[in-house]
Amino acid sequence: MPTQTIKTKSALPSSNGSDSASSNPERERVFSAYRQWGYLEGDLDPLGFLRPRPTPELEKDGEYAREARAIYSSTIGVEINHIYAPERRRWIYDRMESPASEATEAYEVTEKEDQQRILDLLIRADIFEQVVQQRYLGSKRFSLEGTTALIPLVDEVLDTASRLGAIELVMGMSHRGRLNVIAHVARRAPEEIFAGFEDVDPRSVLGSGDVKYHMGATGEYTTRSGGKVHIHLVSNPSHLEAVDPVTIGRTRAKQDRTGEGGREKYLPLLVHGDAAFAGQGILAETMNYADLPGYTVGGTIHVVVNNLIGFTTSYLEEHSTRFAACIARRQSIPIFHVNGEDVDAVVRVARMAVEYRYQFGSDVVIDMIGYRRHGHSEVDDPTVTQPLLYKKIKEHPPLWEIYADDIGATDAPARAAAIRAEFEAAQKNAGTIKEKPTMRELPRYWNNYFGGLHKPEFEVETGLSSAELSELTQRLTTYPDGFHIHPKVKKLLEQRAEMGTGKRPVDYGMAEALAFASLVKTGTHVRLSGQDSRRGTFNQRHSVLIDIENENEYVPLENIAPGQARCEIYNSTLSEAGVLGFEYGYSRDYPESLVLWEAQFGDFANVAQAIVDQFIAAGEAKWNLLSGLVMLLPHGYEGQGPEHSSARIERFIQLAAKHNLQIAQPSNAAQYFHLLRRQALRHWRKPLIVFTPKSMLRHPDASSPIDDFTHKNFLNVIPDTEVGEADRILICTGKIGHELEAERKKRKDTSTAIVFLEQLYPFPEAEVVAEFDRHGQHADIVWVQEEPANMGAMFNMLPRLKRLAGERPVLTVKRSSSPSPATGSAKAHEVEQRTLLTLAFTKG
Ligand SMILES: Cc1ncc(C[n+]2csc(CCOP(=O)(O)OP(=O)(O)O)c2C)c(N)n1
Ligand SMILES: [Mg+2]
Repeated sequence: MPTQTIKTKSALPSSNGSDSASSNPERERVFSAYRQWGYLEGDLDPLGFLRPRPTPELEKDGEYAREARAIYSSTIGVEINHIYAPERRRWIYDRMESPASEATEAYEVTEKEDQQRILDLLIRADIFEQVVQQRYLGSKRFSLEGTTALIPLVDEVLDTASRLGAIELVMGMSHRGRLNVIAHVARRAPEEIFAGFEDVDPRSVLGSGDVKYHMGATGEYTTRSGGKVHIHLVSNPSHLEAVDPVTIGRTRAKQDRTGEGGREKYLPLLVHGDAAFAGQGILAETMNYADLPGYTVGGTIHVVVNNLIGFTTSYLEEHSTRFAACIARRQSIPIFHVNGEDVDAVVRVARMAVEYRYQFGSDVVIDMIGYRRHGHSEVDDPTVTQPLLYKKIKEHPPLWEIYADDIGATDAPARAAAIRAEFEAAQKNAGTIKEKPTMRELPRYWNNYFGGLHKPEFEVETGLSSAELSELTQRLTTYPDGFHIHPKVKKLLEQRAEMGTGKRPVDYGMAEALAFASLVKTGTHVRLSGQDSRRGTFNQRHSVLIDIENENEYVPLENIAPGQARCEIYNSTLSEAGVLGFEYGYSRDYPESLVLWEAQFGDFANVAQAIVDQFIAAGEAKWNLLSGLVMLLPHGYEGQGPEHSSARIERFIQLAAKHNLQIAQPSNAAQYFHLLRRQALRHWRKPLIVFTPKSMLRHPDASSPIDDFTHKNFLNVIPDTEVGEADRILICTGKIGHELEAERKKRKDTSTAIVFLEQLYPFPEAEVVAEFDRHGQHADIVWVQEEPANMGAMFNMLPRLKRLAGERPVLTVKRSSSPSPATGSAKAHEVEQRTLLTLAFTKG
């Protein structure tokens, strides 16, 4: 948690504590109601559509009522009744009720310089949009006009955060105002931004790249007080709010790299639309882990750019609550509503929010209410759906004119003209920029890692010596004297001790522990999170030993060797999209680390499909951004019903192209060990999708002799060396291969080869060809899968196998097509599985 960097102001006479209540009970009674409900009668919507909600608790007459009203039913509305901690509520009341003299020094923007700076930002924000509109008519830009106070708001966030120790702002936002933010927060040269609108050679971006309002940007900001803050605007897909967990994961990784002081140095800021804030569940998932040790970033600043509309949908149709921001009320965090046309109030709120974050390590929400000057994008005509609203907006002056009037800046029109000339000159220059600017610099820690197509020279050896394996085993299977171990876990550790020393075959759980232990020992940080991952859904991991008398914890993986890297394994919240997005984000800023996300059952990963599609599969093609994230997806047909069988191999394999992913199904424990080590030790950074076993976790057929851990590498294909010249080659992945082997033994069949395809993508063509050749020119080739005909890898494999088979026929064995992945009946499952095995061995 952040250290307390700000001094809380001494209690003021008007604070809500019982001390002041006793000093003036009448005043306290009136104020108490306003502190709770004042925001309901606030003047929060510049256009006045969001009418004050008459609240009988709020007295209207008397000196105290007038005083309280000016504070709590003004252009700032604080919604904080739901905060449990009285000292936090009081902290806010104190600031809201500060006497003017103190407030001036701390919060009010009265200094002329500040006003000039704000005016300048407002003019720039507006004129920037207008120049884009004039010069690139018909292009989408998602104008910020109507909520341009966002720019001074962020200016103030940066100033305050910088004074409190921030060196970088990690910012996630969607379309609205993004180009404006790139210009005025990331401070990219306007030429670069305009160049994004100019035509580029289409051959340079065929089938890849992204639209300009999705691209990430980095830059340097000089704050009002002269501080420097690095800006990192995260690349973002159309899917609203999907960038939230990614931004938080990225922030956490940056903080973890820094170690002590990381929470102060890296501040996350998420900018949301009102419709998206209220409607998208992934935001709720992200906010839900804000205070959990595995995921906290010491508080995020959320800004709702609330234009009271989403595309054509009015705020009245967006949410059941009064404000879009009310969804945040389930957390014990403040929500500041503020009228986006009172810029001084916006700035004051921004400062309070950042100070609160640094004081309490908490999330904060700023709900800045304005309007949207144009249609959703500039090609939309909003008068079709909201004719009266847009009539009113048409007559409404831009914010900079209102602000200039308020502060008596008579030179504002002249300044606006000068700024317009500046942007127009930049626009003219933009045409001369030949290459599309990337607008971002990658951090140095990416220097040693590669993307693109796989090359053999990326490969590394992943085996360990027997001596190394037994040393790791010793550390993994022992615990401190006096630790009261659970008898079942004791037995498991005894078995693992035998596995590591060759007395018993090694199972998956031990194989994974050996992989993690070997990596942390040599300095590779490991981070794994997923539901119930510490124990393991299938009771297979036991990464944390729990003392049965006092629940003290001992983590063998954190006690492998002095100076080792950390091995962090977290039970996640019950979320897929939110947690997977976080871990993807983490992997983006920790390439040296092995970052893994585990699904409870592989099926549940489909709840996170947007993260898979938009970031994991397409991130490199769209944004040239790499990730080495591992997804562990339990998969296998075991009669447990439609939702506990399939991790949907077909969906991942369909996403595979240009070596964007690796997809593997290691069929034994040693293969899993080599695969994990390969992922960490190679410098080729590609997401790795692993279909992991369930019943096979401890099955003898899938266990491996310790000698297999000393092999050099992961095998993309496991050859069949038992059968010589085969007349039938069964090619398959995972569990079914072991069942086929058992069936072959039962049948005493000596002419059927069984080849395990361990890596589905990138397809190991040379290894597959070698297997075909080993077994002669005349064998039938049979793809065998457990999944129904409309699922599994079959569709992807058939054309490849046919191409490589030459004259040989290529056949398939699979379940019949089905809308549901698996039967709900264990008995029916048995019959189906038997049929698959029979068909696989039925020749001719
Ligand atoms: C998950 C998702 N659903 C739908 C859309 C289509 N869409 C793009 S913007 C938008 C409206 C967003 O409204 P709001 O969040 O209030 O932001 P604003 O555009 O008003 O700033 C919609 C529905 C989307 N991009 N993502
Ligand atoms: Mg909106």
